[in-house]
Amino acid sequence: MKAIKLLVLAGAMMLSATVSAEAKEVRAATDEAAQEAVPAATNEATKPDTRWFREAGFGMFVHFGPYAVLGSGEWVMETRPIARAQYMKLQDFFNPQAFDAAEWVGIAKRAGMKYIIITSRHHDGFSMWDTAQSEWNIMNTPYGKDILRRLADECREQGIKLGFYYSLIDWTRDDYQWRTGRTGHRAGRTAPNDWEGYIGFMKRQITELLTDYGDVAVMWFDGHWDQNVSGTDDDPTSGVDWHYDEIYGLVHSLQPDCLVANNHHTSPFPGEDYQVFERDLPGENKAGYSAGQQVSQLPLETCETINGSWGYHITDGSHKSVAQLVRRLVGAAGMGGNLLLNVGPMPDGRIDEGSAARLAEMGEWLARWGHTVYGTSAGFIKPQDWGAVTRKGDKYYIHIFDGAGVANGALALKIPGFSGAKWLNVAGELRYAADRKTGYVTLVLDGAQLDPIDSIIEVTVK
Ligand code: FHN
Repeated sequence: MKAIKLLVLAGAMMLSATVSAEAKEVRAATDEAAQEAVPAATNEATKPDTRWFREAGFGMFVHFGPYAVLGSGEWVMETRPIARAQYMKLQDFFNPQAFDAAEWVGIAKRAGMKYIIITSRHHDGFSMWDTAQSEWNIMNTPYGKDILRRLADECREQGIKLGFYYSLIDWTRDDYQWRTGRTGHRAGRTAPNDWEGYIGFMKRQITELLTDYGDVAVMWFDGHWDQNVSGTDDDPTSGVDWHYDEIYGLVHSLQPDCLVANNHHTSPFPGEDYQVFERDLPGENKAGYSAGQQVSQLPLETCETINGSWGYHITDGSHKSVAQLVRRLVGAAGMGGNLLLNVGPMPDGRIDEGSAARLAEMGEWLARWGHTVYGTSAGFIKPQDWGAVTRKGDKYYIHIFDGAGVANGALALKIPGFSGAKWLNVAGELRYAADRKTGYVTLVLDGAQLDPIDSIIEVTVK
């Protein structure tokens, strides 16, 4: 069939929000400042520069800590369960001698990732840096070196941004209010809690992270849901005062361009700079963590595991295929968001071959088709079972993941401003018909040799 090329009326387009370039206030950073209440922070007041994040598209999440030694994921202390006194013996065994910051950063860069977020401290409370606030830290392991410092230096060297995951929960400290928490009851703790003391401890640690490691692109908090009053994940009300105004204010005062994210599984709180979705695309609720989330105007990020685990799991070989991973990335971009894809390094500090190989293939795909993902915004339709749509300038990119799922091999879409379309990575001419009256364009997939990962149609709009 010969292509029929017709003009349809241009529709109104939603433009992505422009980023404010307002000046930011910089305050002195000291441990003392961390102790005091800092002015309440809202993203309105601080307006960190989110342009890099909106353009990044793809980042590496790293869950690494002493739990890797046990090879059962980062929740092993809670799920097995292992009492604190026994679990903390891991400090004598954790020795990731094969950790090579250049290798990790190289894997991320070759994958096309633009930032890395690593667990500085997960729920077991172990600090992966040379902190003065706790003896339960990497310097007291046989390894005895500051992994965050090595990673920060290497990220600077190779020109990739670095952020820190920071757990709000602590399964090993007495001062954390575990009695009202949903987790951490089997750690063997009996001493009284000291909530204000715990908040002070967190502020001092956050101050270290934001003063000693150069530019920190993101502080990524997690664990709010441990204190939800209703005992469900999607409850924004907390039984404790997390002092977020002070904590977020502290972050923004120490590093005004550091983005604050909090994986609390509900809609954003004031002071947060982007919105996180766990294992769901923005707007989805398949994984069970997003029921309480409205998609906000903030930049968006979906975090996802490469297999089924965050921390290293020795029997988890359920790595997603490259096609699934690329589609997850494109699906996130189709909602205007980034994909933060996790790796859980092995106890010796290396990233497993299964993950590294998939990331390398993603990088090869992105080297060819990355312009349809990086720096794009959401398309004219949300991700569908058949694929997703991204937009950049006067182009829409229609990504067809599953041509077989399209009824009768023809996809009818209302495309605002349509003026022409072509295949990017499928041989032959794209057949389509545009209906001027209805604004629908029918794209004919039947008969095309579709790409096994993602068949991309480039649409030009007026
Ligand atoms: O409990 C954590 C989990 O271990 C992991 O860090 C994920 C990553 O998003 N967040 C929490 C679960 O919501």
